[in-house]
Amino acid sequence: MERLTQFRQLLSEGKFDGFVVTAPASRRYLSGFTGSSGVLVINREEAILLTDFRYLDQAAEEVKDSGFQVKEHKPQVWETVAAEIMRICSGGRSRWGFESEHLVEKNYRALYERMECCVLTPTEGFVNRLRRKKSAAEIAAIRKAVQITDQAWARLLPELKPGRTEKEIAALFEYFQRDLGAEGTSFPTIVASGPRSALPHGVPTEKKLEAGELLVLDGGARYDGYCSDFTRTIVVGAAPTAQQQELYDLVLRAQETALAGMRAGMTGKEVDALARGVIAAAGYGERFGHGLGHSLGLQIHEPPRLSLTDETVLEPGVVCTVEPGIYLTDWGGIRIEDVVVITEDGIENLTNSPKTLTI
Ligand SMILES: [Mn+2]
Repeated sequence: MERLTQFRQLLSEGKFDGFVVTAPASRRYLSGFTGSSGVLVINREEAILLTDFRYLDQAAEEVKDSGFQVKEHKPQVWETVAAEIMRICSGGRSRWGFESEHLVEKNYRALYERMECCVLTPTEGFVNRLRRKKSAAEIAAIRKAVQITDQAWARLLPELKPGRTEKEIAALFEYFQRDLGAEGTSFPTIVASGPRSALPHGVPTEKKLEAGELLVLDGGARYDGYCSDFTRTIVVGAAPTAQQQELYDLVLRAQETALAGMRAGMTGKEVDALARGVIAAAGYGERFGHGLGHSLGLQIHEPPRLSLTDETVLEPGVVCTVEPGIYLTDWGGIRIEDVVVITEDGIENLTNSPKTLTI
């Protein structure tokens, strides 16, 4: 109920009479409903979750503390959504918001054509204004997801041997996370070895690990709906070369600089610059071609981001990744990623796995 009250406050501030929520994570955040399909129709007086027959019992149970009532929609969902909006507005002119980053054109059109007197106004990141600041319960769920990933990594280390394929490593990591209590992965695991590690999002292949190669693993768990995100880079079955060690130390120094300097009140752009400055000063700025990090929660990537362009001021309660990297085509890549919470007086780093190139 508290989230619905806060959301209605946002509606007032945005001069909206009502709002249609379609993004699954926003739907879950506001109503508690975890099913895969449904639309929220919210105004000052009413809050309705429209879903289909499969979910009616589950939805009734899940939304009971959230202030929403559950209704079944017809096979043509937008017909029901529009009819509910018309009923709520009783023919009066009103202004309704929707999530423009989620509602696809086909569905927008289906709704728009039936809206008659109501105006549909696009918004971006609207529900995220609430979602970006995590509650203690949300931070606890993310902490648990991060712990699962840390423990899965510790179990995986003895398996990172020459001869294993990238796909086998990804499968083991995902199995270990599940075995430790994860609901699933927060995204498909990235395992990239040798020159392939220069692909920041390398999909695991049948390639076998070879001694002396770099291996980048980027993965995460989902716990109680919340995500973790984690990257470590190691050298497989051999001592690192001087160049591997030098670039690893540079990426680590960039990450440590950001972790030590970031705090509430800074923008995402300013935090990104802390790490980017270290990498650029060493001459590798062009090889760090992605942002320093992103928020996460019910989704693996949420705003605000730590990037060259995000000017959102970070508040206590924002949970984000810090993941600098350097990628050299045909040589390989290095990335190190932790998940941190912005606190009143700095950060808390939730990730505890060691950061060493040699295992
Ligand atoms: Mn990440």
